Amino acid sequence: MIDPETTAQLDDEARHILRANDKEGYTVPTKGLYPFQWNWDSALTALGIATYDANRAWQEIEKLLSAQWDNGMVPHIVFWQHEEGYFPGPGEWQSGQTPPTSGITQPPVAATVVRQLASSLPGDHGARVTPMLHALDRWHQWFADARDPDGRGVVAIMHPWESGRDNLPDWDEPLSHVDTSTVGTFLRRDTQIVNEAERPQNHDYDHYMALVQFGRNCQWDVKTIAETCPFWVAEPAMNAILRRAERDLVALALQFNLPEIARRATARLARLGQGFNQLWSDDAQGYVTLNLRHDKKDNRLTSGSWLSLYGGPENDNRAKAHYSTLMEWRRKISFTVPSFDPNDAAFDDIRYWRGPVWAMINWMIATGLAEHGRHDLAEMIANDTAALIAKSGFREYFSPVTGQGGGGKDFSWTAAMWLYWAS
Ligand code: 9WN
Repeated sequence: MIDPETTAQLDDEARHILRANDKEGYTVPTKGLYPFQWNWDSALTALGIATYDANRAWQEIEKLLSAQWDNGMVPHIVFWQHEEGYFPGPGEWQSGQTPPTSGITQPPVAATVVRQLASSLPGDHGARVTPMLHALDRWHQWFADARDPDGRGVVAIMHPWESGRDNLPDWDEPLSHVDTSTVGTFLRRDTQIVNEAERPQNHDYDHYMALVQFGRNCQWDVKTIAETCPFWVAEPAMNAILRRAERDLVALALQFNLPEIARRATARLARLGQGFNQLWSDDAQGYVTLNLRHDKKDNRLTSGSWLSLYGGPENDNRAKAHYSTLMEWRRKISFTVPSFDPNDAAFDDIRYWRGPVWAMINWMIATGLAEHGRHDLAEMIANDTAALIAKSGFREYFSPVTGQGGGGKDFSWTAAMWLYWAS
């Protein structure tokens, strides 16, 4: 447990970080490394802002949704202002949008955040929330149409960045089918700002850029992408987050008297509920990544596997399997929840998504555990998260082995998760 004095200091520091990262209407994930608006960062950050400024929290979501494409997609980065320090910038993506954006999306946590805000903040939110629900409905419909055109009940990602978990070992095999011969040379900016050992490697970036080139060449046409993108993968985190978001959208639509939205979201939710089972692995006793293009499962567990509880509801036998594996991981390392199986040879405790702990993933996992009655495990994860922040500050992520912080400093979603949940 953290003592009250330290808690109060961390509260102040967290609010200070969120205010310092505020660009008037949106919040950057961290200065320097990520100088624009990122999709799921912004939504999750709104939860923290809401603890001291309700109006500003709503603005965060409004600003993000204002960059929605005509086809319904809400992009993963919005380049609201010119800034040289990030690669790849608007010139690489060539999305043709105003404001310029990337050409892909990110995990749709926004509906869940809107529901949390609407239920926790005082007042009648109808006028503010209704336009958001229309935008969220269009975005979720885009997932169904563009990322699951065959209606099999799982949505695909076309780029590792779309998952938000950039260099997860799960992508290694699917990326091996991506031709990088036309990528050419480029200058990475991230490794000028943070230690190379904490970032994806150059060969990962070659593949990331090959996929950006693919999307750019077909002008981000969703049909071409679904039919021919060499990277086309279904993974449990994206699918669980979308399931959760659809459930929350149904609840919001009923609350705010939007029956058509409730009907569409209910139908999409039923499809996702059935489809999720395709990601189950008997071998791993958990949900795993499925390479849809090559019909091949990766039988390794990741922190995304536990999100089935957040996407939920989960059946008893599978839930029990999750609890026992989670505790087995916990005995192996010092802080939950590592982003990748600490028993696997590919585990790397400090290299980004190949092992480190992320506060906002912890919040989602803990939420799912609590909703399944495992308040003890939820509390363990909250305590681990608080201990990591108290030890290493508001870093982008943390080593599950040593508790050392990695990546960017003064990170918005870590500060937000502290204020909203872990403190
Ligand atoms: C690419 C901003 C983003 C997060 C992602 C995280 C990282 C970007 C990058 O940073 O990705 O989108 O350049 O590494 O993996 O989850 O949204 O914090």
